[in-house]
Amino acid sequence: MAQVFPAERELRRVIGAGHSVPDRALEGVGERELLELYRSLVLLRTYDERSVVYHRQGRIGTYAIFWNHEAMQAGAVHALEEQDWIFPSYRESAIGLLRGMPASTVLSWWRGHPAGWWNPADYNVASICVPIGTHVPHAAGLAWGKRLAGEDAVAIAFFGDGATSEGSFHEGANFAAVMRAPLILFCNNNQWAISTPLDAQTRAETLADKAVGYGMPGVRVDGLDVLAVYEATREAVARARAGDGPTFIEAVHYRAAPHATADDPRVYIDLERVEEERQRECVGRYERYLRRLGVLSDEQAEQIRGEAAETMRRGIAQAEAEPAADVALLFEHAYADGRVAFASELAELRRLTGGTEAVEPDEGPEVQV
Ligand SMILES: Cc1ncc(C[n+]2csc(CCOP(=O)(O)OP(=O)(O)O)c2C)c(N)n1
Ligand SMILES: [Mg+2]
Repeated sequence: MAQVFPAERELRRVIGAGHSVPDRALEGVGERELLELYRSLVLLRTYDERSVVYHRQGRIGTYAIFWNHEAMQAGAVHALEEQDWIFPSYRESAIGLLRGMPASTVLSWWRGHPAGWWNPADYNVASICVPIGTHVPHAAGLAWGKRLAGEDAVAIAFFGDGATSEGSFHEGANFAAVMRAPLILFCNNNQWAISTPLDAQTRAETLADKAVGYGMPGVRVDGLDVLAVYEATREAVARARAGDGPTFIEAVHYRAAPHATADDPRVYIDLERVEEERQRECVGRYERYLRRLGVLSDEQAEQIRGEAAETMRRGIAQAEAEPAADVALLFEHAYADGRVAFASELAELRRLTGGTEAVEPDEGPEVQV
């Protein structure tokens, strides 16, 4: 029997704001979990801020900044179990760190080095997806497969507001709903797709409303409230594990940093709104909440920040210590058919990149492209 799930449009919040909005208690989360969540937030924030510096120093390539997106990433991941799968977009590039992936791996990815590619099964974290929304059907398929295999695992796919206009988002969401796949569709609604604002992206009043059409619950949360994100994801995970299918979570905020290091948002963004959003930034907000509860001391905060800084120092040193990759790798896996040879192109590339090795011209069949 089909069921109608009207979207929950009111933004969920747990962390209060001044006197007008009080803090709300969150069931089943003790001091240890609260501090672990803080550790994850600080690690992600440190990763992001250091990466912008490394980019400016020419040590990593173009980098997709996720400053103030940390609460969505940490809150959602903490609601998962280890056997659950994460499908990140470029905006969640460092999410593997929360699963024990070394910082050097992610930094290598941004350096375009092969050491930046991992075996997804080592962390249950899929490759970073750069094409918008193409990982949504992958996540739906994996979730469905886990269900067919009788395994107790759910999948979560992270994507942006812009991705909800893509065909692959629709295909993945509809497929997951029809198959009751244990999937969480997590939309980071930062209200921009590079320079395209949300109101040019959709006529829907909220993105969560789209969930109604797929026959799944849609929930809206304050994307800067790590505990609201955690709570909404925990419910979606429970629903998925119970065999009730997918949930769409719309985490609402406003992008407070450039799209990426190659972007200058001053030419299109609302700078006043950015300033307001920066005042509500998610790590400081959570830190103040913990201090109100008396859970976080200055020494603990200092120690956690110090550990994160050290992780990054070690990470960049390890990434830079990787021997340069052989440019032949660019060609070796371009075609499944090994008969296709690229010797002359490779020789040209070696010449351009200063390689000395002489390469004989291609032997093998002519290839029609
Ligand atoms: C299929 C596809 N089309 C276009 C692009 C170029 N592109 C890169 S990021 C981006 C904006 C995506 O915005 P959104 O989905 O809101 O995610 P956000 O970057 O805000 O996290 C676009 C269009 C791409 N990577 N893939
Ligand atoms: Mg966006």
